[in-house]
Amino acid sequence: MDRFFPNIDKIKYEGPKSKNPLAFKYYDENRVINGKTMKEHLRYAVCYWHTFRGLGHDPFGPGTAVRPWLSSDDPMTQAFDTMDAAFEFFTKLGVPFWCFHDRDIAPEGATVEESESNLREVVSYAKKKQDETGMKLLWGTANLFSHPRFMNGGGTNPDFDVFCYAAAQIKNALDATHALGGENYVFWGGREGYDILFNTDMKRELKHFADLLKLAKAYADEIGFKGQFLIEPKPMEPSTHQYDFDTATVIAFLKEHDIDFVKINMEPNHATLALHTAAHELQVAADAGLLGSIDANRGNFQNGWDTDQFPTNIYDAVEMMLVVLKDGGFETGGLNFDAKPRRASTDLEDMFYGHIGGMDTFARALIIASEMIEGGELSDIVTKRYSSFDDGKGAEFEAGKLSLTDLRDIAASKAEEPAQTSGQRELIEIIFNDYIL
Ligand code: XUL
Ligand code: CO
Repeated sequence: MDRFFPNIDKIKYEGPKSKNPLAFKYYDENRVINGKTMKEHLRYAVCYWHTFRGLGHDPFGPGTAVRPWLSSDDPMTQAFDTMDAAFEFFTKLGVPFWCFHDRDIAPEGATVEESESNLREVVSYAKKKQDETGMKLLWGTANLFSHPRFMNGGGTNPDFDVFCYAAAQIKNALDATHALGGENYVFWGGREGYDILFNTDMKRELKHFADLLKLAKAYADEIGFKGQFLIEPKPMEPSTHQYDFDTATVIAFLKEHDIDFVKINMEPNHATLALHTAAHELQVAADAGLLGSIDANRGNFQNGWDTDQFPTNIYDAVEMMLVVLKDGGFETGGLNFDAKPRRASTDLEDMFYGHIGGMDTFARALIIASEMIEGGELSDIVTKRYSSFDDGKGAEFEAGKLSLTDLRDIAASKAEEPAQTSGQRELIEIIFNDYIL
């Protein structure tokens, strides 16, 4: 397993004092935190698309990176070489999971049948590699946004024939995910949205998408796929009005269409494009019992687009891990690095630096967040803040025992304005900083 990264050995944990950039300073996979190892808590995954198929193209120019596994002119040879490179990378990095789109791992053929047989061939190769290495699949998905036929969407396309092509890809991607023991299946609505309302029947498109999800679930049950379905919200890019704008929008869609089998895959850069924080999006999902998984990355406030940078901001990661830990941790989900090296970061080592930096950031965040929960200062502030609802009339209201008139009478009975209660943001920020390692 030294074919593509001969200069890189297995990345080891060397502790916070190490100066070796090809070592972990905080991610010690066997270290136990609150009864679970770091590996079990964080469930890291590498994504196939950016890491092995992305070459750094942006809206202003083509890719810059030259990758040895893409040197063949034959697309199937490329697919097998890429799979070899991927498993060498996964094992050297020491992540337990990976994620893919159907078209990342196998080329589209001239017909539906040819695409299916390409995918089946590559999947059986991937299965062999998984068995050899012990790697597991966090999730699979179908790419319903790159091919020109999906220019008006996949599951929300106004043309029934294109809709059927989308369905075919979902069916095959579900088969592939099932064959590889995937723990989840993701729907990211790349082009599910609209450009201009005057040519769009939004209600009909959304009904089609809901029905497609239900058919996908029926098919998953039919083949015995037990993985969790996830929707990944994103407010913009590439379509102007994305239907899965943010977590709250997705939850409303799921409720409207009586769909109870889908959870949320939250991506920080999508959250910030929707003008939320990642922690906010996670909390909305957690409060609805729908926190599924995370596509770990970060955006860039200056750019204002989906830059998919590696997550290195400790504060943001701590906020996220606080929500995840309080929610009981990941079940089927994990932290998938949906992130890519910058266009000018063209060395093979840069792929490792990006992932090592992201893994250490979340490992550090896990340690800090669990210490914060243990310390209890922040949760004490919240408990105290709502204590007027804990007993007396406040508790009666929460128990549904008071009418609007009763509430009015309580207000009218007060001789003075309610005493001011500080929100204590500045104090909270000091407490938060005190825990940062
Ligand atoms: C795009 C994005 C996708 C999904 C999977 O912004 O995040 O790569 O994660 O389709
Ligand atoms: Co993503």
